[in-house]
Amino acid sequence: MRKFQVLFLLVSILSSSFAFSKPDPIKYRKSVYQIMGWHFGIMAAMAKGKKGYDRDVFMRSAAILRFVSNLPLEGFPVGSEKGNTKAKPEIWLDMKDFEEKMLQMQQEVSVLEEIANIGDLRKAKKQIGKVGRSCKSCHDKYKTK
Ligand code: ASC
Repeated sequence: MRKFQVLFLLVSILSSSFAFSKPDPIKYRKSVYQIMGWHFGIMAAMAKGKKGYDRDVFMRSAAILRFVSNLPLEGFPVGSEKGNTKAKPEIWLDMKDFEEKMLQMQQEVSVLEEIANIGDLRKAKKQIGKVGRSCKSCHDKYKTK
C-alpha cells in the first residue's frame, strides 16, 4: 500500500509541475489580453466619468497598457489555432494582415500613453476611442463571438 501512495504522490508532483511549466500560447495570449483589458478598462472608466480621474493612476495604466501591447503577437505561433480559443484560423492564413492590425493597435496605445503623461483628459478620451476601434477592427475579423 505504502509503495502505491509514494508512487501516487510522485506522479502527482511531477504532473502538476509539468502542467505548470508547459508553455501554452493560448493561456499566454489570453492572460496578456486580460491585463490589457483591465488597464484599458480603468482608463475608459475615468474618461467616461464612471471613476474619478486620478492622473497618476491613469498614467500608470497607460504605461502598463503600452508595455503589454507588445506581448500578444508571440502568443499566436503556428499550431496554436486549436484549443480553447476564440481566435479564428484566418489569423494564420493572413499573418501579415494580423501583424499590421496588431502594430496599428500598438501605435494608438503609444499615443494614448503620451497623452496620459501630458494629463489632457479630453484628448485622452478621444484617443481611448481610437484604441478601442483598433481593438475592435481586429476582433471583428479574427475573433469569434
Ligand atoms: C475593452 C475590451 C476590448 C475592447 C473592445 C473595444 O475594454 O476588453 O476587447 O475594449 O471592446 O472595442
